[in-house]
Amino acid sequence: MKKTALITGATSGIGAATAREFAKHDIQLILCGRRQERLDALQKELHHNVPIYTLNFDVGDRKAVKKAISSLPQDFEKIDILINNAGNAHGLDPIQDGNIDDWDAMMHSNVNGLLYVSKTIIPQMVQRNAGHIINIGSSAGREVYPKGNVYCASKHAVAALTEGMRIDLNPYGIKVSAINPGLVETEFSQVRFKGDAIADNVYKGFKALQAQDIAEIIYFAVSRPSHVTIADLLVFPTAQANSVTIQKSSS
Ligand code: NDP
Ligand code: 8X3
Repeated sequence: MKKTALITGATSGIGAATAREFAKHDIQLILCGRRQERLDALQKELHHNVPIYTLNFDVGDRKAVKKAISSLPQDFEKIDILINNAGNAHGLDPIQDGNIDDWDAMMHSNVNGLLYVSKTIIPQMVQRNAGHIINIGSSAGREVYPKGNVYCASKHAVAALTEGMRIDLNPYGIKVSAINPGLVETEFSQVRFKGDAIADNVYKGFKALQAQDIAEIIYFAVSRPSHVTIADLLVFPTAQANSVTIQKSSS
């Protein structure tokens, strides 16, 4: 029987690449995001490979999360793999100049969203004594960089929640993993800098990680034998040594 994965943030970047990777490996998909037209396009692209269901909701809206997930049809109700990927950075400002709406947006999606979606799905995993939760953290969850303050805090929270989940869900045989990328070339910087030209420079002068690189790592994690859990993985582009040390060409 096919496994079912629910992927948040499937409309773009890492989430969309993971959907494509899972479809190659016959994992049926529940694709989530706020942009329905993108969910429809991905469903159209992948539905020849595997059954697909789409859910349009904001992960940080707890009522919407519950309503969406409880609306799943029977064939998609049993969720084997949860990919908590939805999230973004908003702004890059010293704490004294930070925009409170940006702070709220990051905590809303990156922390509350991950909690609300997990809270809705964990009970069925506990009941079955099985399941795999993968939280997409970040190198920003390992170290704080200048002006990263609240985004880094949100990803440190993801790191703590991943550990907490792994401990609490240990008696039920549920796997909990954190995949922590460095710089990945997606729409992330467009969102962070609100479409400002500065976003175009973030991935210039070096080869950044691609969404597909992370998707392959996520598939590797979910395809390990039942006795193996990838607990916590940090991945950088080769040009990056930490959040602030990046070998860029001058051109
Ligand atoms: P993208 O901007 O390309 O994708 C972000 C995804 O998250 C979109 O599908 C968006 O969907 C979804 N999303 C954001 N907020 C919400 C929300 N409130 N409710 C529902 N969906 C939401 O960025 P990435 O693919 O790069 O980011 C994916 C994850 O990877 C994030 O958690 C990010 O923090 C993390 N990450 C990214 C890195 C990078 O350098 N790019 C490095 C390390 C970690 P929609 O707008 O349609 O709702
Ligand atoms: C994304 C990587 O360095 O922009 O989580 O915070 S970084």
